[in-house]
Amino acid sequence: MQISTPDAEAEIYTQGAHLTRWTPRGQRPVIFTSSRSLFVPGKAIRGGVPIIYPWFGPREGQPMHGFARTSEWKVENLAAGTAELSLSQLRFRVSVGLTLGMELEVHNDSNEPLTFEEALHTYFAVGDIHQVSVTGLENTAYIDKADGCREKRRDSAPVRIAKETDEVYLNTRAACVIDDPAWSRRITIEKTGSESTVVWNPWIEKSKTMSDLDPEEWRGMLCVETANVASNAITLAAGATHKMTVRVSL
Ligand code: TA6
Repeated sequence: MQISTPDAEAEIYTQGAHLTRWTPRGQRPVIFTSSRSLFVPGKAIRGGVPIIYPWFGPREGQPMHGFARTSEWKVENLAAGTAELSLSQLRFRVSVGLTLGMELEVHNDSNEPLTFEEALHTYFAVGDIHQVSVTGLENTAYIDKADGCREKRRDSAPVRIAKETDEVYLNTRAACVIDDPAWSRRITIEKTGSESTVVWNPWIEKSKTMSDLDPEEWRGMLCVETANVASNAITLAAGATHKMTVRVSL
């Protein structure tokens, strides 16, 4: 589905309620989607904003990152610049304009507590990953999945990418800013209802193992993911609802 407004245009697939494009008028695309992404049922689109639910990462005998991103969602509402899609007890709402608003709502319609992980696993387009820095995560604890899942704490310097980077920041509500000198722009990522932020770039070697990513595309993408994962997983009381929102702006 295309969403077009005077201020921006976007594209969403019903598979996974997967937003694959958001481009404010007169700007370069802000969301990255791989030129080699497969658009086939059951295979997650590479790039865009995969919806990760109800678990983050691998799970024995189950699809990586849960089932939400490879499920067919139902379009509940399409209006000027907005879309709402549903999957069982999930709702995903998008508002498209000079900023991009996304909201993932989980309703526990059972009579038992529900524990889950979630992420809006957003791929951002950048001009040159070597020049990029990310602020907002200074002095924050993280799990370094590219270094044996060691628990570390970032110092006061911004995040810079110079190798495979797979960092799960915990207990942080901070907004992040991607500074992209090559394209002379900053992407601000504000969030509510999220205690985790994940920063990922596959770099050279891992990219070669990904058939749905061009071997050179790692240079032009960076994931900054809005999440509740690991020790920040959510336990929702029976009948309760949880909302996680993201607001992306230039
Ligand atoms: O969020 C980072 C991560 O968990 C990485 O470890 C990498 O696996 C990435 O997600 C992409 O996962 P995918 O299943 O989409 O290939």
